[in-house]
Amino acid sequence: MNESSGTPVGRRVVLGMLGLGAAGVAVGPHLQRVVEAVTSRDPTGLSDLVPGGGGFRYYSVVASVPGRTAADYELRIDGLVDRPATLRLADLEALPQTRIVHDVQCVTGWRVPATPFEGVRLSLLLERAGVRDGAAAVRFSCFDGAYGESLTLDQARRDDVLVALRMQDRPLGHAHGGPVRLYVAPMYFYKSAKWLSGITVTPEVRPGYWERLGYDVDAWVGRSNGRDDAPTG
Ligand SMILES: Nc1nc2c(c(=O)[nH]1)N[C@H]1C(S)=C(S)[C@@H](COP(=O)(O)O)O[C@H]1N2
Ligand SMILES: [Mo]
Repeated sequence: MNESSGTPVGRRVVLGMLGLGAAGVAVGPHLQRVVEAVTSRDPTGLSDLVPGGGGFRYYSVVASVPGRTAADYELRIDGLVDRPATLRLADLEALPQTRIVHDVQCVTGWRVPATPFEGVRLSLLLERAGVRDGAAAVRFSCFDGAYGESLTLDQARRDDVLVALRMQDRPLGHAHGGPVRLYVAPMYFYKSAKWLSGITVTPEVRPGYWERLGYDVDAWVGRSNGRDDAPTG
């Protein structure tokens, strides 16, 4: 699916899609794909109201995001490392893949149970890059040009933190942050940066996009942001 081109969807079109969204859920995958194509670049925020595929909502803080494919995708790993690297999609695919099945929980309340994510453990990429003394955190950047996230080095080295290439047992589509997104299983979904383009090892945590607007930097599900959601499993 390629929603990279075209103008942002106007408010009226999105409102029209709200009805179609309900139909899409009832009618099945074809209409659902149409809804995905529109809501993934909705600049109005109204598509938050449309249930996405399998209970997901689609979020972007910018009006449109360029598409990247295996031909032009690159992930840059730099900062306080001995071996900075630029990885192509094929490089990531060639590394050992880990599959995690875990609930997804957004801080706005919606949850999608038992969602499979698959990709390369972030800990493996950090190990290959060689983290230097003085490093304490990891900063993530995105090719949407706006979003960013961060983890402490201890959090980043957890087994349940992936540089994900697949979600729901399919390659990550553009709407969900493909071809590569971060997946931080035990934390609210805003930590899982979509359209991942950079991993920078840093001396201190640099708060991410939503964190500068008030969200907690340590975003454990059920233990942050003043919420008491049941832990995800
Ligand atoms: N680049 C980028 N990543 C992002 C976001 C975003 O707006 N831009 N939103 C975050 C939030 S708040 C959530 S809930 C999830 C939504 O992921 P989805 O669109 O695949 O459902 O992505 C997270 N990662
Ligand atoms: Mo979210």
